[in-house]
Amino acid sequence: MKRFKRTTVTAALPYANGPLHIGHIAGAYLPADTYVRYLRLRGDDVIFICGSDEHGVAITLGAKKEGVSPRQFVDKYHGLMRQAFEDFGISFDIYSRTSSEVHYETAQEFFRKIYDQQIFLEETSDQYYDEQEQIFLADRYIIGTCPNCGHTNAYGDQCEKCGTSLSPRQLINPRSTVSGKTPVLKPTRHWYFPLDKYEAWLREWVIDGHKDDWKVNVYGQCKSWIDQGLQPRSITRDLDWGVPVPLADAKGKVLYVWFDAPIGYISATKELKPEGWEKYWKDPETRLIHFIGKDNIVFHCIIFPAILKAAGDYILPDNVPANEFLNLEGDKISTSRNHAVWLHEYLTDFSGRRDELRYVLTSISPETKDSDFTWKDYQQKVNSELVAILGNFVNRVMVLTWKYFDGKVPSEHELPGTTDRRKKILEQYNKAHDELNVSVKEMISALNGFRFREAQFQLMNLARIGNKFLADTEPWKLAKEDMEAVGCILNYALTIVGNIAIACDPFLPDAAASLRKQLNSSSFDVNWKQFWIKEQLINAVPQHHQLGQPELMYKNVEDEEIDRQVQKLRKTKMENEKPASAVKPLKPEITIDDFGKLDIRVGKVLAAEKMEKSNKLLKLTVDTGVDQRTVLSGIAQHYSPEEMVGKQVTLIANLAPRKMMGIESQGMILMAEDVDGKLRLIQPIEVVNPGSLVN
Ligand code: B3M
Ligand code: ZN
Repeated sequence: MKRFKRTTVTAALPYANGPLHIGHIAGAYLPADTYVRYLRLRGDDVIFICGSDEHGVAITLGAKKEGVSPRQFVDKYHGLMRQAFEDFGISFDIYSRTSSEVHYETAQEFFRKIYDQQIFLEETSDQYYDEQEQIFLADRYIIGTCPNCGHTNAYGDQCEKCGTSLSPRQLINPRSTVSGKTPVLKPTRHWYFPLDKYEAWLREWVIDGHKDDWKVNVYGQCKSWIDQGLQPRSITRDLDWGVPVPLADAKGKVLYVWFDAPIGYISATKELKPEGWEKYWKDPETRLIHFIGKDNIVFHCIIFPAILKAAGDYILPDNVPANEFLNLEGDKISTSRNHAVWLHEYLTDFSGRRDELRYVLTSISPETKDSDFTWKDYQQKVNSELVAILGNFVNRVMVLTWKYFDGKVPSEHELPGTTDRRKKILEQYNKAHDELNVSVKEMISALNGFRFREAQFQLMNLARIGNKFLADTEPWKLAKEDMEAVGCILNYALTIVGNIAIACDPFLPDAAASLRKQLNSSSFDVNWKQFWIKEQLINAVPQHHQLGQPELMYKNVEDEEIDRQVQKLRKTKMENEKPASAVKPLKPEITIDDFGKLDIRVGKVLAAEKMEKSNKLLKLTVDTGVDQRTVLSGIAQHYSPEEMVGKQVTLIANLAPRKMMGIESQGMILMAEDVDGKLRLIQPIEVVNPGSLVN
């Protein structure tokens, strides 16, 4: 295997368009963080790069929906995501953003570098255009029927039902996502990256070069993509949000988000190391690893490498350990349906207990196929593994050492096998020692191979073996007869605890911190790094060292805690499934004559005040064109008196007067009652004269 000098680790840049959920975390960020923590412990030169992806349709459409500018929109979500990552302990060396100045420069420089070599194709072609909104409709600005599976809401770049990647012109019955209108065709000029010209090179580099070291799911997707034949891809868009195309005659054109986003890894590195960034991207002795979810495979394994190759003198990814998807309670995680466990909500609901979520997500990590998160399973894993195996082992060893040796690590002398009992202990010690060393080796080999589930299982094995060693040797029974043996047993048990403290650092940083405190490790001088280098148990805790106080690392997750989460999901599910039945059924038929009896007209509110002793009624003075009169209306919870003054209202003017709370109401204001009970005024779209009849 090639020896590398340093490692550049990236995790997919999440779109700054909403909060993070456990699917994001399990997909890319947790495995990346575990890996980076491991490399750091080994003493490697490693940088961990991430940031917000702030361009593209995900942003512009999201901003439109929230009624704010793209800038305001990304500022809000970039801040939220950054905070959630930090609170969860994802240890990026930098969390940058693609709207930064460095990124604009870097992305434009990339474009120019390739442009100057005349690699891009420049072409004017007809594209769909929304005449009402005056925008070209690319990517998710356009929907229509999928030519592959018939799904009626396929996007211009992809059908989410069947996964086929599409271009807008392939859609049947195209419609604008913004206006809903049928678009027209209009010519527009764009730049294309000739991916087809890189096909031979990609075959050699991916298909021949990475058959054995890339994950099967990753390699398979790449191969089938290349086998389908590669085509030039447009790398520019007509939009007013994004990195401007750096050419004099390209007004209104920006770089396509998937062209600029991966370059964001490089910009972020520049920001992190303005002087020394180049060696992390250009030195062949640097290993580049991209952590992503499966929907980003093609971009990271085919398109971005081809762009790096075209730009020249950049290294290419050595590995792209992409994960499959995580589901939630048997159902796809969905932001729009709010079927998700949001990271920031988890951290609040579980008072920042990050280790628990890390542990569970790693143990069900969708490394080779989609997997499912359930709250029951969460509870089960925390209670029967973190509490019952890891927490329990550490606690037993700590408590016993305090009980028999006042918290001082007993001497580590050889135990002469003079009695049968002692011979047995020696045997048990030898057995445990061998098993522990096997687990340590396997854990490290799994970490090297991006098999984090397996690696964490081996970590827990250390505690499992430790528990068994205690159960077999039963030091508490020996205390009366052979204190020397008790000392030997506990000395070794503490060695196991020390090695666990080292080994859990990449997976469970809070446990690692607690263990360092309990072992009082800051006051001794053992080189724990040796564990990672030698790949075997080390003498982690010196004899006669004074330990810290035992502390409880984990406690059982109670049913109520889990029920609350399950209820939360159930509630959103019910809200989503709330049938249109809240719409009231049709009333019996009437004749035109019935309708003709109603005097409906538009009036204007001259004055409005709250009715005393009523929280529902407003007392309005209305100009009806024929008179000014008092009308009581039950809208106090929907409109304030101030809001009402000057408003046009529609009223039934010939309704028999009715007395309410001592005041006569002369008419009825018409309101639309929404399914959720909210009342909204009925008004003509334009201003009309008071007294105008509605018929
Ligand atoms: N923002 C897509 C995503 O969040 C995209 C990743 C960019 S990585 C350079 O799935
Ligand atoms: Zn489809």
